[in-house]
Amino acid sequence: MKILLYNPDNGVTRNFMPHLWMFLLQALTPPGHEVILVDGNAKAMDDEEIVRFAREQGVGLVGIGAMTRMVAKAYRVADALRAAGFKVVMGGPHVTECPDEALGRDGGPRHADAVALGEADETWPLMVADAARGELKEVYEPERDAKGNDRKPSLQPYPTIPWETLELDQFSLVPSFFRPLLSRLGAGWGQFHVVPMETGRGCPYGCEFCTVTGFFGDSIRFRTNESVVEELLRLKARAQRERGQVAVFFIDDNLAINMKRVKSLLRDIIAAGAQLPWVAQISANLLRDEELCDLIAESGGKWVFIGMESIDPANMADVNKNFSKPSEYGAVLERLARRDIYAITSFIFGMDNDTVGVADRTVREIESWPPGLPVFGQLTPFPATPLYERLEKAGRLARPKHWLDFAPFVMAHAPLKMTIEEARVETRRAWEASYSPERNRQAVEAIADHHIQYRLSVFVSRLFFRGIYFPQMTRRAWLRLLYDNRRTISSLAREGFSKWRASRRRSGEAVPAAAPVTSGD
Ligand code: B12
Ligand code: SF4
Repeated sequence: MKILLYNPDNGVTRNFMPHLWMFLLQALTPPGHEVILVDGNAKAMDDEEIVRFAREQGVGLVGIGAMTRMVAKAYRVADALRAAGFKVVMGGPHVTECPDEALGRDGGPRHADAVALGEADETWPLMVADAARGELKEVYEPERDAKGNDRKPSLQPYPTIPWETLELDQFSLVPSFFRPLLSRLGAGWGQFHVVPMETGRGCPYGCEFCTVTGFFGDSIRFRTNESVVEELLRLKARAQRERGQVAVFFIDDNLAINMKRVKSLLRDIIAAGAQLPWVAQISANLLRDEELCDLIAESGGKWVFIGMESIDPANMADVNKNFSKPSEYGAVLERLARRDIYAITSFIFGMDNDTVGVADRTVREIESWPPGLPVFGQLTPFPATPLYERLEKAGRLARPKHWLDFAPFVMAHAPLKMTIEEARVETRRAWEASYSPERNRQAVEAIADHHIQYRLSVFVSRLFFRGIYFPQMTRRAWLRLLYDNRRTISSLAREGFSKWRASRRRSGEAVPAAAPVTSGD
């Protein structure tokens, strides 16, 4: 049987890291079936095109996975495929939290023939076998232990994802019209891939807005160090063979949740020479540890994603995230910056103690820290979270099923001290202030003592991160962005060219007489 796994896009960004679940389920598919992966973020198709594609390929089963944010799109695609006669199964966080919605048992339309609840590592092979026999059940859930809890996959052993042979071209971070230009920068720059990899699952912290503790459980499971190192080595070999740029995103919710384990993993990565540039999520409280920061740097860690959420301790207490102390954020970033580790700092607006002006206050604070890549979202009540329950009980949900009429950056409830519209304006303001051409220039100048390549990578990252909020999928949008940032581009280009000329002189090669760059403004 041919199986199509489909991940819907979010309508803003197209080229990004592939989703791990697709590769994992592909690796867990019993032999005798062929799996085709389509990620809407990389290969945009409208509903008709997907149906046509499934027909041409002779697909026997479609699997769709989605976060809450993308579920309306996922349902629409599922509806189109089911109307054309395909069997559709769905899985992932949203349908786990709202299975009745997907199955049409809540009075709404039915979107899926079957759903997989929770982690599907063990149920997926059963679904495939049942579908192949034409005996799909409606609900697949993990077995229960003696206490009635889901039996979670141990991750030992962990399936082999054949990254060394998988087709990754569609997941290049570099927009296609930039590839020829960037290829000239050096080997591999025309193709830059970020590959997702997990080393463990679960998080015990139980922040009020988060689905992770409920979904993956509060007991943490880890792969063996050997299995992670082996996967890294295979990826590294591919990157070397193809002279490509590959970075790894360790998607664990908190890579350092077990300090002893993470240090032993990072030491094993170093000992095996398995370093690739990597990014991971680590909470600020765990980054107090100097030895951990040393090991992050030595093992290839380049960016750390920190869920800072708010600079207001009252907000942190409200969402049960008191363990993360805003007063420490500056010191944490200094500690990382000393090792050239760049921080992606994530903030949430619309918390109950936020008032108008929160964007300016937050941006001012951020600007007093070493430069990083801030991202701003809004407090969103995802189904089955303690936050959702609290707001529902208090009758505060303005749009209880906000995911069915998804509106970017429009909150589903009013915070206590701001309106929904004010929260939207604050969020926009923070993005505008943080990624203005002026701010980009200051961020690059703040690291003037660093190597040009490092500064270039910081600048390019800032251009991409801006795209999380401001749609920049077209060539026109990119050209506009480059024009707006022409001062920084021209100064980096001038410096890069003179460094290149100096190095050619040192090696005795002929160099052009004048720099082929003009001042940008
Ligand atoms: C990596 C990641 C991202 C990446 C992007 C995703 C990617 N390309 O991998 C980035 C950093 C960009 C990101 C962004 C966001 N993310 Co995110 N992200 C994650 C993270 C940390 C890991 C995802 C992962 O790969 N997990 C490991 C795999 C194995 O688990 P899984 O995906 O759940 O898949 C398993 C099962 O669900 C099931 N399954 C999944 N799909 C399917 C499909 C079928 C057919 C079947 C049978 C089974 C099945 O089988 C898998 C194996 O067991 C999760 C948290 C987490 N630990 O999962 C949050 C998470 C998915 N993100 C979340 C959120 C909210 C967001 C944002 C909206 C945050 C924001 N405020 O902006 C954005 C939106 C992004 C967008 N595209 O618009 C929430 C989603 C909650 C929800 N109910 O939707 C999560 C759960 C974290 C949380 N705090 O609650 N994210
Ligand atoms: S620390 Fe992160 S993953 Fe863990 S519960 Fe809090 S937000 Fe979720």
